[in-house]
Amino acid sequence: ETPTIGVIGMAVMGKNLALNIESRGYTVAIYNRTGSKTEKVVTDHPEKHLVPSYTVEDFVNSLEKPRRIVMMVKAGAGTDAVIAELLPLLDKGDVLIDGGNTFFEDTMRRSKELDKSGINFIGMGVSGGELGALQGPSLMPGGQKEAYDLVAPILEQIAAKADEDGKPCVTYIGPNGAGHYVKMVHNGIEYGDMELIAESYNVMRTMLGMSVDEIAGVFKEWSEGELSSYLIDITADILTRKDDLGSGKPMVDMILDAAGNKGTGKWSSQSAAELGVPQSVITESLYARYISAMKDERVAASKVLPKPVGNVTFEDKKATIELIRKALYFSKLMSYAQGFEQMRVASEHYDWNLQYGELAQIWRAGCIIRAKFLQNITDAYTKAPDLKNLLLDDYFKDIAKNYQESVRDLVGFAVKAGVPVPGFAAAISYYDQYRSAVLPANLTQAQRDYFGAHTYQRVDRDGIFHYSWYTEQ
Ligand code: NBP
Repeated sequence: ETPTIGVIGMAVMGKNLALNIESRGYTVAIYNRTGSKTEKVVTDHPEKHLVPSYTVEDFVNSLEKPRRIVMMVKAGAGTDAVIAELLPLLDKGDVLIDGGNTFFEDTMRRSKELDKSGINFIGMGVSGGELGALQGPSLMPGGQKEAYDLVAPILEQIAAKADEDGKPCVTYIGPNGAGHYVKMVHNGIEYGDMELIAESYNVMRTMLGMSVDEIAGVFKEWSEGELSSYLIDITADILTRKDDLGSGKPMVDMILDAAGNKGTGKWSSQSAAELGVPQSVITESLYARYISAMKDERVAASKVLPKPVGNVTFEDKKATIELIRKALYFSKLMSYAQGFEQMRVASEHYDWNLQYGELAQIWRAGCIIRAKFLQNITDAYTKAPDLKNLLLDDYFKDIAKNYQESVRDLVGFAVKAGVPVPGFAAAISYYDQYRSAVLPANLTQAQRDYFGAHTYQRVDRDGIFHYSWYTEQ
């Protein structure tokens, strides 16, 4: 049979995506730069409808036209190399999909270049890790709408389906880099969620003196309520695991406290900074990873820098756990409000016409940040598609009203006890800044005008002013 679609890149993601597509009844062409990997996929899965090729030419020629090709190769130079090889072999109207974790500006550049040859290009964010790729990821494709329509039936079949209504976790995101941008913000939000969970764990551990087992129980309980999400689930699971090398200790205690990152969270913060959007919860989460990685420096500093003198004790453990739960939910909400604000500004800046409610909808299953809470975001944008900030929706306003005191208390206690809570602190600071009609930026403006003649506006009349700071009065 002639393959309907082809996948390039037979590392874990490409292989699993090819198997996922095949499982929906398609014949899939496969190719990898190193041929032995392609061969291994075929020998490991002899019963599958996979058509291997060992040259790019054979691969391209094996495909049904217009060709549909998914690239799952290492982002960056790898993607450029594959495109350069493919380009002379493709025809006008073919659809090339980049499913890698590509920086959105690269996708915009490639989209423009390929457009000159009439090749349709889709930059597609894929979330869910290797298991997601195999069983159903959340997909964020951006590119020409006509090109999306040519692959939509396949993408809808391979995507995860939401529990709530069975809808596939894929939708047309927007032109050129929109899909990869949304995936980038998804990853930033993922950083925020993870940091807030880690801080909650740390407060229970260090301030409440709870055991890892006990904390596992708390996360298990939380996973059944409004915090219900994949990341809370896996946290509960992680905390029940014991050392695989036999010490008998909790596994989490055997893992070095130095977090890595692959750059997508950083891109998210960089883009927010460039667009002038506050994205403090995600950015603090990124910094928390950086500071964690300075392990040797921290160990040295811990020996010389004084601890706080104060002491914080809690009488009611149960009430404090509930305080943490509320603080976590409130702070998560701030992080999403910032992430969606960033996407709104990006959408206007790059002219993408993002549909925010649909974005939350396709994150309900398959992806790492999947959560019950996302339905509330979809509902908010369904009610008000032009909503400026999620905080202004009634549901979120109510959460803010009922939970803000918890996060204030928690941050206060933690700061007093010297337990770092950068995510929680960023969340409540953002809330207080956003709801402030007046901020001290008047003084900032005066300073800028003082030393750099940067001018200012006045509160009582229109125009641009400069004060004679160097003239005695
Ligand atoms: P890797 O990111 O490890 O990339 C390995 C693949 O890229 C191999 O097939 C390799 O071919 C190919 N490749 C490289 Br490297 N340079 C190439 C070149 N110059 N020309 C042709 N092929 C080249 O694989 P992965 O972990 O499966 O991820 C694939 C993509 O999916 C990445 O962009 C990744 O960021 C993204 N992603 C990964 C996850 C995840 O959970 N791992 C989740 C979501 C998205 P070779 O075999 O010949 O070396």
